[in-house]
Amino acid sequence: MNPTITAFETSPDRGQGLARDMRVRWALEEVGQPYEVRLLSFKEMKEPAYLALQPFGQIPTYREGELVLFDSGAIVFHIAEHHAGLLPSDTNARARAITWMFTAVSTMEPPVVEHGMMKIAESGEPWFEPRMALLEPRVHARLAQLSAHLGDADWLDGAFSAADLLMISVLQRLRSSKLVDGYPNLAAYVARGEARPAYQRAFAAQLAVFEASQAR
Ligand code: GTB
Repeated sequence: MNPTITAFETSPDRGQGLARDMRVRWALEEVGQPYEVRLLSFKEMKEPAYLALQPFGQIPTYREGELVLFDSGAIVFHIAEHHAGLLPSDTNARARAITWMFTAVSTMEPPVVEHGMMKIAESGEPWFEPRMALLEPRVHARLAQLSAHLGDADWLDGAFSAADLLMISVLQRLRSSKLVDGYPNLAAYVARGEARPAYQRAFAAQLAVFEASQAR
């Protein structure tokens, strides 16, 4: 039986591929694993039946038989562990790729998300400008460090892996602020990820969900 993931019935990003089901869809497409999608309203996400699967009432979840997982990084890791193509087979290279997966969600993602949430939720507030003056340099510091590591390599550590998939998903959250554009190697890195056929299929699938929601 194919795994089932959950996603927004109507994504607040209007199909830009920024919601976190996108990274799970991308991973499943990379490994050639077909999947089903259960779409949820915001109300359904906060009901007890769903909270039993995802204690924070968020998308995505991943169900495969008896196994239910939540948190997109863990789901991508599970997919990468159980299919060929997203983690190297060499033990040390695999450990390094897993390190970069954690780095994507624990070192890069928090300042990026904080910066993005500030712009979405607090742009009219009196503290917006001084707070952004703190947050933006933090994001730039991480981007500069990541850019220095990547150099002129195509991917973070050798071949494309789940680490690149997560890292690119995080960098995409900066699209509207254009902060990545100041780092040409990172901008090219994101474009390389987005050009992958698996990414394109995943993007089209989530966009189709949003478009269907607008046609109803
Ligand atoms: N750590 C969890 C994971 O990685 O799976 C975080 C999951 C999460 O934040 N899910 C969000 C959610 O369900 C959707 S993706 N939010 C509803 C809630 O908390 O009530 C985050 C997201 C939302 C919107 C945009 N956007 O509009 O651009 C981008 C990303």
